[in-house]
Amino acid sequence: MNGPVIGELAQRLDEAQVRGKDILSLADTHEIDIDQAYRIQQELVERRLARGESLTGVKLGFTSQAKMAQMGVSEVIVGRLTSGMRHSHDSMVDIGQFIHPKVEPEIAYRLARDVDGTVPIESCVDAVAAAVEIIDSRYRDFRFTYTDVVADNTSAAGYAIGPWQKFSDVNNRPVRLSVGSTEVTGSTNAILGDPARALGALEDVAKRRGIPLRAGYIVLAGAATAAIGLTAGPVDCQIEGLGPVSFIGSVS
Ligand code: 0L1
Ligand code: MG
Repeated sequence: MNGPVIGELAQRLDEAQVRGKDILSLADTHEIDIDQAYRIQQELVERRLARGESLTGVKLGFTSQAKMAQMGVSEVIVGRLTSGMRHSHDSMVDIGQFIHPKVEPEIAYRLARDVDGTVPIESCVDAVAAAVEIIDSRYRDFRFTYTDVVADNTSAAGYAIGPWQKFSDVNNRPVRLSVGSTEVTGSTNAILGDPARALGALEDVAKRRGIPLRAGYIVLAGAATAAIGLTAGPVDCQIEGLGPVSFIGSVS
């Protein structure tokens, strides 16, 4: 697959996000390998940066054994977070901008220094927080292949972070996420058995895929429960000893 085709597919995904209109799987018409999928993702994110957004972090997907098995893969996927996706705790989030958004309760880590392989990634982290990630696949009905979802920046669409706390062990913490009257519960150990493992998994994939990990970045470690639909009204996430983090879904 040559450069112009990579650009054309990134453009297709970008237009889907900007217009809030879904598209069909790229795999229906193109054979895409995983390296090409990360190149499409890179070009897709560059379009956001060209519109004035800045990089704020990275996120992991496929961090549960069940999801990896479902997709037939054995490595996590990594996407990029930008300033345009950031929402403050307790803010209003216009859900009309999305196609079919869902939310997930997550652990967020904050990098205090660049990850360059000279020290363990854990020593680059200074803080941890509860987070809600908004995912919004640009593909119709959330139907995608492994390479499709990597190209689509791992469905990244938004996030809100609760109060930061000093970096510590947050494994085996009960988690609760509600959207209006719909509630899911789980545990932080659903994230790779321990969310701290997400850091090593991230470092490995980021190194192989040429994704820089910079001081100040937020790392969304992965979902602690299945995602639930985002509808208008209050969204609230509680993780024992962390959080809370909330926002209101609004329709303009
Ligand atoms: O952040 C996530 O867990 C989502 C990864 C992409 C897969 C999906 O959209 O369900
Ligand atoms: Mg997620």
